[in-house]
Amino acid sequence: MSAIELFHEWGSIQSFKVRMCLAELGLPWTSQRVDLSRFENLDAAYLALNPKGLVPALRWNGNVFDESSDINELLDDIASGALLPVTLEERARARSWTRYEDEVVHPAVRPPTFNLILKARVIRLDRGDFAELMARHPLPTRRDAYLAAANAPFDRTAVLASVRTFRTVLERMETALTSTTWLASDNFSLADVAMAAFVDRLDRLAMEGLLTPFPLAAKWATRIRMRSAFAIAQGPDKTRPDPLIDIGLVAGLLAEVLGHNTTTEMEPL
Ligand SMILES: N[C@@H](CCC(=O)N[C@@H](CS)C(=O)NCC(=O)O)C(=O)O
Repeated sequence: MSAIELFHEWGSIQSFKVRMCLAELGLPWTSQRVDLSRFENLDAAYLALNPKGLVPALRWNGNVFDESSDINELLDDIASGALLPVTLEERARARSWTRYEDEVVHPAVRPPTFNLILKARVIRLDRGDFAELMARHPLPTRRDAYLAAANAPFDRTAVLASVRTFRTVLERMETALTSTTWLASDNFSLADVAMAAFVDRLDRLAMEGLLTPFPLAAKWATRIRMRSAFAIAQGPDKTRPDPLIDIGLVAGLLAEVLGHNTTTEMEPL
């Protein structure tokens, strides 16, 4: 089999999905780290490989693939289909979860990740240098969003909107888990791989307390965290939450969304 090369960043949620998939399938791969804190995704050499300037990207058999969910399906095909359910309905359900992660979860993850973790790094950079770097970003919407966010104060409204979306996501998971053991069927699938990355992000953001009102999703998350592939996907730094996170600030946000009045009630976080 041709070698699998993954261009990824350890702290990227979409890269996590692919690393977890590789680990679940037991496929050997070579790591090519793209250091997002140094904006290596905007280096000419990386843009030549992936013109979108995003991670992950996977090189296999001389081809480059640049969408995490497509990559995971390709990996599953390479490994002869261990992670997509057998029935057509369940396969469609698994794909609807991976699309949901791409279209709802991932966009919602960006404001809290930026405001609570990355902003602290970006404000240390010279404004001019940052603007120059962003001018190289091939995606105008991303470039404009980063520039606006970097120059703005902490965006509580955007972060709260994300936390509310996370709660909706967990409600959806809770409903699915009333009828099947795993998200798409009674077997672990690409749906669980995709949403495992969401669990890791909640842990990193000190938001795992959002799981408390959802007992089935909370048990599912515990099972997910116990899988060896989950630890492998986390990579070398397993510190959760991220050391840059302001735990008190996050507890206040969760209290607001969960309807608590004070942060003292958030002890189980
Ligand atoms: N739809 C793409 C999204 C990839 C993506 O947005 N990756 C983020 C990291 S999770 C990234 O490269 N961010 C760098 C940037 O926006 O400049 C996928 O799922 O592969």
